[in-house]
Amino acid sequence: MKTTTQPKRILLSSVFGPYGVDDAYGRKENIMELFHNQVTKAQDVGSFRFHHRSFGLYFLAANVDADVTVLDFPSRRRFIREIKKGFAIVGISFITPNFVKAREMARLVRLHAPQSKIILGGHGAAIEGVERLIDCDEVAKGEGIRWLRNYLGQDPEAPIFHPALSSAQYMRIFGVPLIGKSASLLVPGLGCVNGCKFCSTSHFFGRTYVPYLVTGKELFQTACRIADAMGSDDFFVMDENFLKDRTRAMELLAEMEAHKRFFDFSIFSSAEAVRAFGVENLARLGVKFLWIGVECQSQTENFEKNRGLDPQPLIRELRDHGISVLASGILCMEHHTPENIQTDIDYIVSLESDFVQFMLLIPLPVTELYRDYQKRGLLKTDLPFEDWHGQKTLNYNHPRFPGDSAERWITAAFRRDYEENSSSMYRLVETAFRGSQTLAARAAADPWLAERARHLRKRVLDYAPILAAIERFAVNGRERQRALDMERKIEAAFGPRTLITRLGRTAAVLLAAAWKFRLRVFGDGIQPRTIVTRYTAASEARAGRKADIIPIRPAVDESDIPRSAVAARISTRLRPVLASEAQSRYKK
Ligand code: B12
Ligand code: SF4
Repeated sequence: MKTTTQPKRILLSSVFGPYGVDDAYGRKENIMELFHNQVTKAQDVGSFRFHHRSFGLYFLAANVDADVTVLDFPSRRRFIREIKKGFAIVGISFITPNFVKAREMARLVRLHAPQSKIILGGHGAAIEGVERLIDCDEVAKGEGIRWLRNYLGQDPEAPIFHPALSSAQYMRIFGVPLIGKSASLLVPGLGCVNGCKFCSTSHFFGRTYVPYLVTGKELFQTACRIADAMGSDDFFVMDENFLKDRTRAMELLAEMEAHKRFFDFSIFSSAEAVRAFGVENLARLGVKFLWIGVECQSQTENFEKNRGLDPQPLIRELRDHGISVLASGILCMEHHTPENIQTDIDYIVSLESDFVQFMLLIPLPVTELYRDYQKRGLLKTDLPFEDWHGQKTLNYNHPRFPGDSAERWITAAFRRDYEENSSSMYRLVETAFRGSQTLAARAAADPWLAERARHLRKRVLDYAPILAAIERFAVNGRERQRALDMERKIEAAFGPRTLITRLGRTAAVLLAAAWKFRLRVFGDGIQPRTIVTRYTAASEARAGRKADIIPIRPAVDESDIPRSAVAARISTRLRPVLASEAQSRYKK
């Protein structure tokens, strides 16, 4: 990689829209929405409709010394307009299914801004030979902040600044806009050391964990700063396996307790890490949503992270503590056949989590699975990258799932979960209610849990009006009955409906009906709005943030963790618990 003089202006762009449509650049299944793409997609009017920004771009922009424009969700035309402004560097962030869009964007840069250097980054950079397949100058593989600083001739180990960003935009459920502040984004680090053979994120970062926030104290301070700036104590934690570093999470809890500062967190974690952390600790920490990769029922075909663990009682216990669970499962794994796959689908559905993700097994570049299937000649080398999104077609030849049969299974699996377990919105209300009852019963002995119980009670009352829309648009009689029963329970526990609740119920039904009409007449596509953010190298915001800057740490594996330094910061209350943890840190 060559080092250049510092450029004046950089453009960092996500790939262009429209997204989730069949056109020359993409597929209708490749939707730019987490829930509607791969979780609640079968839940009709009740599907969660959220947009998330391309977070990596903002992290890059906030951490290099240059004038940076971030162009998120541009149209092709908007992208052309921007590149014509003449940037020294145009950085394109993309993932494998968006390969063709990235290639087209690079072509446009060469055509309209031939003086600009083109840098490719993001998970698409892992595609074999991408530097030959796309006309570009550089490819940034793995962690990008350090890479870009290096490229610009700046100090790669300089402190890193965590920008304050909201985690989601345009949030609607049953057509009801979620008003108020959305959760803010918190990125404690990238990657995961577990290295499950199919996992893109783990392998992209070399099966190491790249921490941005190393200690619980750093996490706490960053969370406080962002919460104050954004006016919300709610966080979406973008870390593949947040609880893997139990010491850090316990330290965070200790800081929160010491400062009496309550946050709510939505996190991803593997089951073994959840078990090790403990469900009550999760409730204390304020975890309200947890994503667990269950993958499949079979112990022999599963991954190390799930060995010897029964997710059913764990998920029940989590929901009893007010923690909503998303359980994800992989379909069309090698051991699956049309005869046994339904057993795995039924198993995932039987876990009764709040959300279920089904994803087809897709060996993605850089993973162990990809290399293995490549060696065995199983990859469909002629399948365009646009189809490598995991919701329709397998990108490898599975002898028992030829043609479009995989799509039929995944569609039926989503439907089954919806019919058996009702809408995820119903399940969210149920979890919050169950948690409020469990924690209230322990509140007398523990003021911290009493506060958590109050949070859950508020959540139940905030959600309650939507039960009217659930009744009205229920998938079947069972869901209707569940919603009615839940209303009775809420009234019995928290008192009769207020006038506000009654008005809220009417509004929810009207909004859901309008949304249903919109879906029927205009289809369910929603495009995120283009967002342009300009960062100026010499801006006051940058100068003023120095005090908050946290030093970036080099990529680590377990042997590099400065355990003693971390332990020194641990609150005395938690020290005895954590002492036994120090040895297992970062180990799966
Ligand atoms: C948020 C997210 C989304 C959002 C996208 C929001 C958006 N505006 O793009 C939503 C939910 C919509 C989404 C959808 C999909 N996603 Co997604 N998503 C993620 C997720 C969970 C987090 C990404 C993130 O923000 N990380 C935090 C930031 C800080 O890290 P980062 O993005 O990796 O960026 C760093 C580096 O990669 C690098 N970098 C990135 N871009 C650039 C650009 C330049 C110029 C440079 C120098 C460096 C650089 O620098 C950054 C800082 O180090 C990742 C998994 C993960 N944990 O990373 C999957 C992930 C990126 N998604 C993935 C996929 C496949 C999809 C979907 C196809 C659905 C699916 N099957 O999961 C759809 C596609 C939607 C579409 N039409 O494009 C895969 C990509 C696999 C691959 N090898 O390409 C991932 C890795 C998940 C996985 N393990 O399979 N996703
Ligand atoms: S535990 Fe999760 S994040 Fe970690 S490697 Fe396995 S699948 Fe990936």
